Amino acid sequence: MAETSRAQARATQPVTKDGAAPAELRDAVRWYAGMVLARRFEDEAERAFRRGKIGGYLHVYTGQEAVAAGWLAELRSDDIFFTAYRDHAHALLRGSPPGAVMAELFGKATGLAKGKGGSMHLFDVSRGFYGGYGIVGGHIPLATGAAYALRYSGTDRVCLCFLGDGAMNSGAFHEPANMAGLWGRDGLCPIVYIVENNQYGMGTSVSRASAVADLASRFAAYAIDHERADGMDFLAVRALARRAIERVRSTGRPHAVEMLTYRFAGHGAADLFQPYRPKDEVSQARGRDPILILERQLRKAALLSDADVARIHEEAERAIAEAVRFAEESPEPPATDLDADIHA
Ligand SMILES: Cc1ncc(C[n+]2csc(CCOP(=O)(O)OP(=O)(O)O)c2C)c(N)n1
Ligand SMILES: [Mg+2]
Repeated sequence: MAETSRAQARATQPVTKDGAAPAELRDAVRWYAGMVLARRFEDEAERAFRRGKIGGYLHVYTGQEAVAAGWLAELRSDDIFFTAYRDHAHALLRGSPPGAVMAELFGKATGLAKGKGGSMHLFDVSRGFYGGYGIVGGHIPLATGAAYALRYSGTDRVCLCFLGDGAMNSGAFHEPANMAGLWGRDGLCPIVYIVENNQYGMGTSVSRASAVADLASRFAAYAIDHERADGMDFLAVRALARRAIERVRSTGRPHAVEMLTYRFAGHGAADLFQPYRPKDEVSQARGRDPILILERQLRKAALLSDADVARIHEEAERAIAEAVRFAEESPEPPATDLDADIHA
């Protein structure tokens, strides 16, 4: 613990050779630990799925951790965010307890959504996390309306909307994007659309699904400022996120970012053989593992030692083992709760 606080104290100083600003390094060790925890969570969730502990379906976030971590590191505690079904890491990185997240996957009453949502429908409103959606693109209109509501009610809070490359091909993307462009003229739509371009929508590559390769450029059609950037480098993502969030907060205008990332695992738990992509493409992408990139940067900045790395991995191991135990031992939701929380 003392070592962590020393590392965090050092993290306030601008020390990297490649000139990363101090703000990106501030508590970066904590975000590194968060990414390790999220990765470990996904490994264990896959194991639990194979053990028959998780019903429904399961999509892991392995490989994309720097995107959620970089953006959530800059999100104010009273801001809100939405994402799709690949949502475990988003919840964990926002601070939802690993036990409650795992229990939700197990369908238990102690789960983040009382065991009624499962893997794809995590929800933690107390932390500004408005879900977790299984219908591709279905959350984009909700996030856009929520952003409007935040500004309409006179606050300076902002909304992040994480979405997949595949979701951009749905009508549910284009209609709210147009509304956001319009509302943005009056400074009434403080949202950042964060396209997590992991190169695939299920087994279909972006090049086979999108008429244009530059997904960010599509936002031009709706007068939304846009950019594309590397989504594997936490410090770079965080720097970009800070600028974008500040701008959206001060102007009330929407902004869009295409984050170039990669899905290391198959689409979901049933996608075992992945015949649609060559094996060496995956191993090449794993060469830019976001956790290892950040680890190298932190070591270079003397913010992380071998002992720190070992301790962080051990802590993650313990936290996940505890989360599984909690999920296993938790009760099922009672049948009498079937109608609770349902709004007609
Ligand atoms: C409306 C709708 N159509 C189709 C599906 C089936 N489906 C589930 S995931 C997926 C691909 C989405 O890809 P992307 O948005 O890139 O997200 P990623 O899985 O890469 O995170 C599809 C077509 C769905 N869930 N909802
Ligand atoms: Mg995708």
